[in-house]
Amino acid sequence: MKLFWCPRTRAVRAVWLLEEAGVDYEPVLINLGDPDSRDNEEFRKTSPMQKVPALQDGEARLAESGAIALYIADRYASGKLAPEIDDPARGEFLYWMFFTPAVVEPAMVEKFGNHPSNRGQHGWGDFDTMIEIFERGVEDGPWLLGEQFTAADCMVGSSAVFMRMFNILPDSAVLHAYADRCLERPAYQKALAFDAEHASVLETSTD
Ligand SMILES: N[C@@H](CCC(=O)N[C@@H](CS)C(=O)NCC(=O)O)C(=O)O
Repeated sequence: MKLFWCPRTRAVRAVWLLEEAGVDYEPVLINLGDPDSRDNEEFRKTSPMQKVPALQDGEARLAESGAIALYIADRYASGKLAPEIDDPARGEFLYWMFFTPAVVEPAMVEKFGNHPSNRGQHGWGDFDTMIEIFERGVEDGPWLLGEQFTAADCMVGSSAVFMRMFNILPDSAVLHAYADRCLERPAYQKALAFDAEHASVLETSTD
């Protein structure tokens, strides 16, 4: 299995997930700042938008961190990082799996760009509602599905950590405690250490 990744990007959530699943993989560095590095045929075939992360597993190729998270959890950690297909908890799990790409990330763009919110018209609602729902989702904790840590926590937890890094995570004790719980996980620590170890490659970028 090959993971196309670049330090300091969303690819860290795929690394975290793979570490949680305990799956062996070969990391293939795509330095996004280096056109030669991006011009990797396998990467171009695997990621139609030329974005990281992207995953090649035998004949299966996919990009999008959410798709990768779901693929790994179902294929290699079913019942552990994902409720099994006939488990009623699957509904809630899928909701939170999609919450990051469909709601959190567009709402972050709204916040960063100071775009006018329009809860009824925008598919993601608005930033403040996203935060309210996120808080409600983790207030009982420790994880989104209660006692069971799942791939949805890798998606949503990494979003909380990114929002904190970019200073847009509101002063919410619930959300900060959740982000801290995620960061305490050995697999996340391993992913962050791996990321930091390779971050210097970005300094040699050509643009
Ligand atoms: N929705 C995608 C977003 C991926 C994404 O935007 N990745 C950025 C790095 S964080 C990227 O590859 N940017 C390079 C580019 O667009 O040229 C996902 O969740 O995987």
